[in-house]
Amino acid sequence: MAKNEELPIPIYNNLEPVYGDGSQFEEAQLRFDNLKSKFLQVFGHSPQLFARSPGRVNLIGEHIDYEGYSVLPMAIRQDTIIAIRRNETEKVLRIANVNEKYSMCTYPADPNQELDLKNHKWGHYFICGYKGFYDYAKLKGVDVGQPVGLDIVIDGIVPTGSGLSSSAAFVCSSTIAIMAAFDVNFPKKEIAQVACDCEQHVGTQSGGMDQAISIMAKTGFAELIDFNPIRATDVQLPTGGIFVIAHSLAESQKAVTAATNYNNRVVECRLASIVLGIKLGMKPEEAISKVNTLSDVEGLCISFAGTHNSSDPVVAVKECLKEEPYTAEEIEKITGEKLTSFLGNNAAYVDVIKAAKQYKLHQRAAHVYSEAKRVHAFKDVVASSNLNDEEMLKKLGDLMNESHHSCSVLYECSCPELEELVRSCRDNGALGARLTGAGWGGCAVALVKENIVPQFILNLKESYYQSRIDKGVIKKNDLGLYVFASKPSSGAAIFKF
Ligand code: NG1
Ligand code: MG
Repeated sequence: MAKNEELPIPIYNNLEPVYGDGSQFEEAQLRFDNLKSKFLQVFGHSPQLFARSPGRVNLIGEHIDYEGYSVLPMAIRQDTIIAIRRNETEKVLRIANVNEKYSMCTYPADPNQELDLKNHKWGHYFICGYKGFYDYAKLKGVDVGQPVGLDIVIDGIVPTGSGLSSSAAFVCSSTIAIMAAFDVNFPKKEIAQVACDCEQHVGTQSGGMDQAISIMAKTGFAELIDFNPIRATDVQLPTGGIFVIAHSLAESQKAVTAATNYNNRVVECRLASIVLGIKLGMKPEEAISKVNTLSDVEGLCISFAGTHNSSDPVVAVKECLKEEPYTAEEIEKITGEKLTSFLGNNAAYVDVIKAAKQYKLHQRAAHVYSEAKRVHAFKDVVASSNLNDEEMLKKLGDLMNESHHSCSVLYECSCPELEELVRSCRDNGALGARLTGAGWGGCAVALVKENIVPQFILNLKESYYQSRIDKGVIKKNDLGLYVFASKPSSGAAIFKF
């Protein structure tokens, strides 16, 4: 049987394979009906087909995908669904939304258009998929003819700015809908790579975790995602534990804060890997031209650590990178080259350099190497034959707590609300809790024993949310949108009815 990642995106003629036949099915049916009537109302004709792709919660492995390290997310039930139709008469892309909050965006039907990043619009995410599709078709030598217009309506229920990858759900479903509208399909791992590369058009220099899990997820499994090349390995979670997702109610607008938050960390990791490479014996020119990620210099770190009787790259980090932050001048002295000269061809990096006063190379590298190890420890615990479920859950919880500590202290991607929420989860009996996704706001994920989940959620409402309801931050009736138990759901699909 072909491996999951080699298969094309499945095409269904009914909703059951994705949404089952219970309450989720009913909700989905309503949404698809609504999408269809909105489409008819806006464009005056029915959609050609539908595509969907889910959000995800990352269980462990934060801020390491862009450094080449494996991560362990699972897809959630919340997804983005898209209705699409080719429009041969008008050469425009008209992108509407079922949610009144998002007014219609129009763009020219031109795959080479540049996105205006200073003027961020929600429709930009669709254009990522649009550009990605044309680039990839060209690369594969697939003739898709002259660009035509597209009519689109979107319905996304992954909460935005929450670390649950509403962006990837949007970009993946867009990419797939466009492909399907042109009647082409590729192996999932290739589409995951396309979606990952093209999301960078909105300006975040992200890794490929979100798109990979959104495309390749399977019901009932978390996935260990490896990169270069993208691969997904099913991970069966122990019974008796449930992951509860809870929103801190602090929104993290990653596309807007990229220069000081997300992209800043990407640059710090890049600089840490180059400086480490040099300290461990590479020539500066060689390090600058060959080293892109911390995983590229892990081998050097391990042989160095080996001489210190350890195989842990964190040992090399301790010895080779000072704890005090580096200034740009200090780094330039080590590399013998200006930061702007070797990072300057990337506009996102230029923005980072402009905004940054110093670079915490030691802390960022220590986080990445230790977090990469925790992912493998997590997977090993789940696979271990001499632990019972209870022991496994306890160990997984510990690893999640350690991950959070590292994100918070070394990577500094937490925020006061997330700190309070994670503490509150633990106080209410979670085996482990951590921020999930990029951080700086958004959600936490907690591992909770199944038999206490309802009580846990009630307690959390009391301890974390009640004061925020009182202050009017959220409405009491909306609580279910902000705190919920989640089971591993299925990945992207195309529907033709
Ligand atoms: P979120 O913020 O959850 O979408 C982002 C990145 C991931 C990964 C995580 C941190 C995008 C599209 N995704 O996820 O690739 O780096 O942060 O682990 O930017
Ligand atoms: Mg995102």
